[in-house]
Amino acid sequence: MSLHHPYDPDNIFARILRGEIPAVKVWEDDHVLAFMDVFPQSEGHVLVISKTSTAQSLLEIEPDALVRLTAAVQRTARAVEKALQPEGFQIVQLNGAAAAQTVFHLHFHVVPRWADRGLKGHGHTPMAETDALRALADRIAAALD
Ligand code: DGP
Repeated sequence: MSLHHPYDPDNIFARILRGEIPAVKVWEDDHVLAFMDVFPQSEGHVLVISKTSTAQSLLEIEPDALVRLTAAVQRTARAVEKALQPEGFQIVQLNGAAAAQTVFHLHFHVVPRWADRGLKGHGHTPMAETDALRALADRIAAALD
């Protein structure tokens, strides 16, 4: 599959945005949504998406939406750092199936890292318990500036 194909309005994140399937939300405004990754690679793994753009990859997103989205990634990362105090964090953004993108609605991963904790492999993690994700989301939300 190439990088260029029609946006699927029934992709998982589009369905989350429409409220058709549940998600553990951290914060949102009219433009962006930050929510817990249900297959977390580390404790506190958050996804950040645009509500207004149907870009599938970084190539397609409108500049204004990208500015809002990257600002939201920084706001989320700051809250993750304050709440969970990781020793580092990764911002990951995959483009195309060949790069291991699995959901074709552009998203940024905020993945906290600790030197003594390994990272679970992308696509090889068990589904997290909703209650545990909610507790983490509440801690991160409480640390938002
Ligand atoms: P990527 O491979 O970069 O497209 O990442 C997609 C991420 O989405 C992956 O880390 C797992 C996560 N994910 C997949 N399905 C769901 C879901 O239904 N809910 C949530 N919250 N995350 C999902």
